[in-house]
Amino acid sequence: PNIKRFALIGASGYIAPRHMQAITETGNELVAALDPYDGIGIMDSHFPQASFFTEFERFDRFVDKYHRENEKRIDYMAITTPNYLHDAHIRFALKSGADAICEKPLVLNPHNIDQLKIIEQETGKRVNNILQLRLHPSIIALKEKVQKELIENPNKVYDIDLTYLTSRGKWYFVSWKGDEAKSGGIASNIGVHFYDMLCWIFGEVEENIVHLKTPDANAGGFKLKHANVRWFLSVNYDYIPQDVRDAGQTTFRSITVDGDEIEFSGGFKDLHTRSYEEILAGNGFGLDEAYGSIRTVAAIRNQDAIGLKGEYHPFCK
Ligand code: NAD
Ligand code: HP7
Repeated sequence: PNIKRFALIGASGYIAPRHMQAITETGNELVAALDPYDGIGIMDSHFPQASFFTEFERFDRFVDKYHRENEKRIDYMAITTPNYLHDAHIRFALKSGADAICEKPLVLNPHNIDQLKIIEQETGKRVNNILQLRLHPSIIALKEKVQKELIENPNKVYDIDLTYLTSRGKWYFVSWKGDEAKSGGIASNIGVHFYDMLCWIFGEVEENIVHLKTPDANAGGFKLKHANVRWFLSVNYDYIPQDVRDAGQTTFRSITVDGDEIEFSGGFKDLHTRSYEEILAGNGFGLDEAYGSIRTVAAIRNQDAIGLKGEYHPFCK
């Protein structure tokens, strides 16, 4: 069988096991992993034989040697490092002769994508971005419904409220995720999923206004080609609706389209494996597909909130 060989950069973190699982479930092999933090015992559940490095230089040496000594090569490098390091790690993957599979947000600024494009061309290797909401069954069903309706009524503009609440403890703001220079802020680190999803379904962003911007809550309004959107995003548990709390949930993801609500808090467990299946079949989301949401999050980061004026999301206080 045509087993693909993987390396994983950022292997000791929260999301890395989902990548290990995806490599296992797609029948492939992890040959090497890198993380400066050596709390990596999880490897025994997946790939006890994989080489593990805490120093980049030794990892680099391994990758280079592997390539020269074996008939085989490392086909893919998966990247699950802090957001601001993605572009450097993607460059390393491509220059090492591997395709990259990188977590979201692919990079922090659109101009980083332009540079990666050049390296894709120079190396002939490809960048794949994990955008798993595009593989979520409820979101796919919504896209299909909207596509059908737009065929009948090509000028239709939907009214949308998007609420995205993922509660995080105090640790979040002590870690790199709370540092805007490293994560891009909560719109870049978490909001990126739904900005990508909204543009994918409802078209290009034509207007992008921010009503509220604090470290733990952001809200704004979009005019998309086919939708007027009021969005609200927070990592603060205080915003979780009472009925959701009563159900013991700490996350709440919901989109209301012309009054009809779709709740998509669940259904995320298998989406990394689904993402890998598509990437391995040559259907990954590349640099061009990342562009819209990266431009959007960079614009949100770089503008001031206007306050509670105009059409703002009802959760704004
Ligand atoms: P994390 O902090 O738990 O893990 C990051 C890991 O990278 C850590 O183990 C850290 O030691 C390691 N690291 C730091 N600098 C490194 C370097 N120079 N070289 C190699 N490793 C390095 O964070 P996380 O939650 O696992 O997030 C990792 C990435 O995955 C981020 O880009 C994040 O946005 C993304 N993510 C995506 C999803 C999703 O739903 N798709 C979920 C969580 C995280
Ligand atoms: N959790 C942790 O224990 N540690 C973490 O680092 C993260 C979560 P969900 P995911 O916070 O950086 C989302 O809210 O879907 C706990 C974003 N993805 O469902 O896994 C948490 O307390 C992702 O892009 O989190 O990740 C819950 O108990 C973003 O990088 C549980 O894990 C990430 O938050 C599940 O928590 C982040 C999506 O929204 C699809």
